[in-house]
Amino acid sequence: MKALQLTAWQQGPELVDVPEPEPGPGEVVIKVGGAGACHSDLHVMEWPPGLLDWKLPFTLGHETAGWVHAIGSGVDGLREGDAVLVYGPWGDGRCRTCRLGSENYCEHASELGAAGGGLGRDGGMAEYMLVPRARWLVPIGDLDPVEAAPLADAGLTPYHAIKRSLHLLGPGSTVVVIGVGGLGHAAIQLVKALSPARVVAVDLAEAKLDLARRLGADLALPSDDEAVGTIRGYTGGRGAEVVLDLVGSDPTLALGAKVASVNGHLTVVGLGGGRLEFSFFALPYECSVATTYWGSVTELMEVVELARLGKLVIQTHRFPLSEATAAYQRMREGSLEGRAVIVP
Ligand code: FEH
Ligand code: ZN
Repeated sequence: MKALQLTAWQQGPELVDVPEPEPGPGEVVIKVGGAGACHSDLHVMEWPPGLLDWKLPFTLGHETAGWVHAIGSGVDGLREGDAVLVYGPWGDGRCRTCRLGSENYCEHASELGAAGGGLGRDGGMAEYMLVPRARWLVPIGDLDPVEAAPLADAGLTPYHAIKRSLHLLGPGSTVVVIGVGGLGHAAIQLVKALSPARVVAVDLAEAKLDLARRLGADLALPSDDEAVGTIRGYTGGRGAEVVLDLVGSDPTLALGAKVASVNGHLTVVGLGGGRLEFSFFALPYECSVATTYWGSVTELMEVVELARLGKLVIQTHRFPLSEATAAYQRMREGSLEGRAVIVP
């Protein structure tokens, strides 16, 4: 079968021929319906050799959904043809955080040699994907796997970031969403589905601001010199209780620090590599800054429920496997609205 693999660090991926996987004990092979192309793949491709102990090559694609194709011995509760979504961050399954369902924060992550399928192990940009543990599969019922695939990261990651701050989001509160890409366009819908907070979306591209308005943002602003003043005015001078920075560059972190409120949360999800200078007066009093990474498997089940209710709809653009590199190029240029899904 064909697979889009990362074969060398700091190079683009290659479409190669690999054998079809067969499930061993405890494993499941899925027929891939779709695999989302994520901005973090672009960062992974740019990382220098030796930064991570992941072995090359591996198949890209850490947002994958499809149908159960073959089931290894010892796996129960699944039937061939079941539609499933693959939970992305693969932990050891034994430590305390993994047993709480938060394999994204596995206590032994640094010893595992990979972060998940498409992140050091073979992912979903191929006709079939081997899932080494059945616990990483979440049933999606009658959702279309192509539409559902991005829920695994573009849905789950902002969902977790919002849920950890939900106690701040009462009536009259505001969430600033910086970056209306794959995660950002989901974040707008998720804030609206989970809370009465108002959403201010910020992006450089007018087309993405239009998308933000269509998805329910109360205000959509270009990321320019006026953004801070406008957001401060919109919030009566108070600032936003929650800022979700889905970019993570120097300017977006600086913007986030200027528009967050006293007691607020500035949550950095984007891998933009920016720095935020810290001093006593850098942030409003008692404003916390945190990074987040994916979410738990039970949160992914909740995200699937929201999608089944029609409260979270990922805007998808389908690309065949042979055009996956074009999809990444469009993402690099910033000319994609929503999520590219590779359909093998
Ligand atoms: C993937 C790999 C490394 C860092 C972050 C990610 C994200 O896509 C998870 O949200
Ligand atoms: Zn991702």
